[in-house]
Amino acid sequence: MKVYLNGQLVDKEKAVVSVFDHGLLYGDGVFEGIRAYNGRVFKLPEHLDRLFNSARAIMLEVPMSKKALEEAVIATLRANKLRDAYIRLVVTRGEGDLGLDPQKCEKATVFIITDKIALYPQEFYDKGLSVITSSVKRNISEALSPSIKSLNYLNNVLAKAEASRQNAPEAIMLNREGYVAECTGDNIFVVKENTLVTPPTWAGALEGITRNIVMDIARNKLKLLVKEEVFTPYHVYVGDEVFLTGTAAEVVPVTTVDGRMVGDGKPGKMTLKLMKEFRELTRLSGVPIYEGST
Ligand code: PXG
Repeated sequence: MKVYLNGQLVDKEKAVVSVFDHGLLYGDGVFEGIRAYNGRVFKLPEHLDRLFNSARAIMLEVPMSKKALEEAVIATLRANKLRDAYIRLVVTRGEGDLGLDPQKCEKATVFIITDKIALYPQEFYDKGLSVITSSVKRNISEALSPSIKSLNYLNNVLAKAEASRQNAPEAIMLNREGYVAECTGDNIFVVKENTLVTPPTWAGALEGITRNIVMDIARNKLKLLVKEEVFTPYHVYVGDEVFLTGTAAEVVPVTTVDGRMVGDGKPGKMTLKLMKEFRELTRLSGVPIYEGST
């Protein structure tokens, strides 16, 4: 396996960063999780835009243009002969000394891992997942904006671990006020009477690429009402349907929340429609990896 590291494609074993890299020492950096389907990179420009926004917010200079990064992603996928893949793009503050000051780091580290995707089991899509509400809160904006996709994922990691201990694959994270923000690596939607509701980004949700696509499909194709509004766990319990969205999960139904059955306990009608429409889009669009990809 080849990994892109600072301008070169190197063997996996040689893809190493310094122990003085501030990405490791302080979680000082940003990342994206992207997917390729059927020989195309899905929503690559959107992911690069978000990466650059995250970098700007933490005053991190990405040492490459968007165009060069796009080419690097494609080159890495080609080197590994992948058509369907998980792509992890990371930009860290780079090597510095043992002090927090980012100015001591001369150049950002850029690496791109492309690998086969570890999919959620099919059962999750057929029967829906169980989620719990975590006791770990989402970051507060005044400390670290949840809109920044930074390398500081420890609160999400702790929430995920709490879910795992309860045999749930995902956890709902609340914001400081007790409103639902999102899950550890997915956005959340509740369907109630032909209306889709999802928390606004200011309430602690990442502006998920999948979230944006699903809102667009719901509004423009399925002619549903879509609202960005805050709600509490109660509103999740009494929703007709609940589903999660994310690059890894795509659109996945939730059928149990904190031990309570959602709706009739089966994936809902709207959720199934959105899953279908989303899958269709992943099949048809994206930046081609190989020449001749149609
Ligand atoms: N919220 C959080 C906190 C996330 O990290 C999403 C929502 C969904 O956003 P997208 O743009 O993917 O629809 C994410 C995305 C991984 C991994 O390997 C994590 C994400 C995406 C892909 C892989 O942990 N997080």
